[in-house]
Amino acid sequence: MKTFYTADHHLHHSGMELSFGRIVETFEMPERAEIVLRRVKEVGLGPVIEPPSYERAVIERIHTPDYVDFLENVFAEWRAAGRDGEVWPYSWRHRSMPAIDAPPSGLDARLSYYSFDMAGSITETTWRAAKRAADTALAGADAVLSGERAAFSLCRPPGHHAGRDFFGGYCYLNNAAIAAQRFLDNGHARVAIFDVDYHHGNGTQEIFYDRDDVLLASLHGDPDFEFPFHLGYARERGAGKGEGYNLNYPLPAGTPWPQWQAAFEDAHEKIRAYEPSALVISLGVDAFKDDPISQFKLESDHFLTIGRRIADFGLPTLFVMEGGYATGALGLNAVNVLQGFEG
Ligand code: SP5
Ligand code: ZN
Repeated sequence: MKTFYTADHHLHHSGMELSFGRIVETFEMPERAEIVLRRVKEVGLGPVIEPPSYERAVIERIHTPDYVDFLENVFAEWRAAGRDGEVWPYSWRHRSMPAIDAPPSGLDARLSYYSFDMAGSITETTWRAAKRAADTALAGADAVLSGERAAFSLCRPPGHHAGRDFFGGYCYLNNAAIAAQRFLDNGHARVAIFDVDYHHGNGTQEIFYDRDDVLLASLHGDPDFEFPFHLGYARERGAGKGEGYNLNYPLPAGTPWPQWQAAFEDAHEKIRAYEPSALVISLGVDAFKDDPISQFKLESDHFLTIGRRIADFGLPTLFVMEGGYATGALGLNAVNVLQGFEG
């Protein structure tokens, strides 16, 4: 299988994050992509290809132009305001405050409007890295569109927490959603996104919630206890013509393989019943037992089984890298899915 990768991911590195009241080095660090790439090469998965640069219009099939402008320009604005360091939002609209439907003009108010947390900052080159991650997803989609059975888009920063016009959860552009749209825009009528990252893909859900041309199935830590907290409940099943095309499998802290696998198999069956013609896997491997920010109990071998069962769909498949923070086993776990798929 071809891997799409660019060293441009180094252009994004939020130095720090707040974790349980402490400022620590961010878990979403550049080394993550290097670790996965090293394993791809070690097992000889296939060629590693630098993605081309795509037009912004392809990204705007998913994200609003005002949000894309914001991502591209906010760092310069931050500096022009005389501020040092990286761009960080710090306050959000509480449920007691009225919602607004247009971006405010003040810099901090706008930062709040376009985000939902402070998991990651915007540095001088974050936009370029996020754009290149989207390019990486698009190049993988195009490889599959031109006949490859599968491809691996080794995206960084990740994407599934980013919505139409917001960032959060280390994500800026929704790489998997952009790739799914690429399939739809090039002859596919129905695409399924199977999100196996430990966290709920709230951005992907927001993007496709009222649509029936994309089925989203997501297995994740129950939002009652786990980030992103406010979305990912089983009762969220889609809206309007999208009703029934959003499937959430919230699972408790400590979920071991048999319980995770049962949810996975239920989602597997529902994805098959949808009869998609292409599949996008939001490939986070943070359900791993030693993940430093997660609470499931999957072991490295289980990722082989996951890959094997994904192959059983018999569909053109794009794997898009999302989370996974156990640096010691990250390469093994991610590439196990791909090797399991290849059989
Ligand atoms: C793509 C993805 O996996 N995003 C995850 C974002 C999680 N952000 C919140 C992390 C909070 C970590 N604090 C707990 C640290 C435990 N030592
Ligand atoms: Zn995650």
